[in-house]
Amino acid sequence: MKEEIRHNWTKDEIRTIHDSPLMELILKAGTVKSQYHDTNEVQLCHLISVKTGGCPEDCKYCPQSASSQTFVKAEPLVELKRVMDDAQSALEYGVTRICMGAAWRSVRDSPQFDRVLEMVKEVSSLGVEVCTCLGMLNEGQAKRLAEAGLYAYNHNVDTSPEYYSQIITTRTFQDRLDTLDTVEKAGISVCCGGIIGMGESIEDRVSMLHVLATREKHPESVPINMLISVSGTPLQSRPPVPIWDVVRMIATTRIIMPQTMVRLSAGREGRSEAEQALCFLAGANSIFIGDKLLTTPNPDLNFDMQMMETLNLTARPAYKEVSACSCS
Ligand code: SAM
Ligand code: DTB
Ligand code: SF4
Repeated sequence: MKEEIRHNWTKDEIRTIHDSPLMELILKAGTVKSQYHDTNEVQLCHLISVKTGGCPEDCKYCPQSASSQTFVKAEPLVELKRVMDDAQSALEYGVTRICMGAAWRSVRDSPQFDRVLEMVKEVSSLGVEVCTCLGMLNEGQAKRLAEAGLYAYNHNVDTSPEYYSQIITTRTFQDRLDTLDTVEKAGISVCCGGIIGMGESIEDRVSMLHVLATREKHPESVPINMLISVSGTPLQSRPPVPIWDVVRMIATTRIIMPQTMVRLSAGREGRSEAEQALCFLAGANSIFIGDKLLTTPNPDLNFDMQMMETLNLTARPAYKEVSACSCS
């Protein structure tokens, strides 16, 4: 019998799942994954930074914040041709989702936004799912993105409501939720997750998942990022998060949101095939490929292609329906 889709999870229930014996947790999560997804399939996504650096927000993890002194310099919006060339070459590797990110606090009605709409339209015409990550936006802007063919919008809550102000002070947790509602209202699917390894407690991780899993509609996609400690950011000295924390987080996400795409996102570089295989067993079914994320390194393409082959993983097609729940 398929795992039920629930929206009434309590924090205690989520904590119990998260803390359960690791082998049981992985087995359960793998079982839930197999009920709703093809166990051997991984969606390959590719990131394109369309506007890099100089961001007015103070997100402590982010190398693109103007408050940090990192290697990232502010750049203008990239040209459409560069985006198309990048997207087209990613397609050759089996990429079926392209995510375009901008280091903006929020979208502004401007010639720059018009150009982003053009990018959405053109990249969508390649037959891939297009996601953007542009900061806060209003209803009119969300509608224009939807009309341009946008499939998903990435807007992470990043951490728990309780820990949020330790990480970002220039906007509130509620601002994030409001934007998610705006996106949803426009008929765009929600991609929303967070980062682990920023000094948050297990309670914070559970609390973040509780926010996502108790939404009226679960996010279509939940990226789980491992913090990349970038030199010059306030979190530069954070040690790498243990792989077992990642596995627990992914497995818990999979169990409480069975239909969601769980993305093993930032922080894969330096993680072995075996470590990543554990994440797939625990329910992850997507990765970002390409030598770069937005500004930081990602595993080499050859490494990822070899990993797909070794683990007998196949690339998930675009717009694939998640198998429906047979329960009420
Ligand atoms: N400005 C937009 C926003 O904040 O939504 C989009 C860009 S932002 C780079 C997208 C996401 O990348 C963040 O919400 C965060 O979860 C993730 N991210 C940024 N820097 C990271 C880092 N150093 N390690 C892990 N994830 C990171
Ligand atoms: C998400 O959750 N992770 C991606 C995507 N959404 C936009 C971004 C990761 C960025 C890592 C830091 C960087 O490369 O600048
Ligand atoms: Fe700006 Fe987004 Fe980075 Fe925050 S995460 S500093 S909003 S680019």
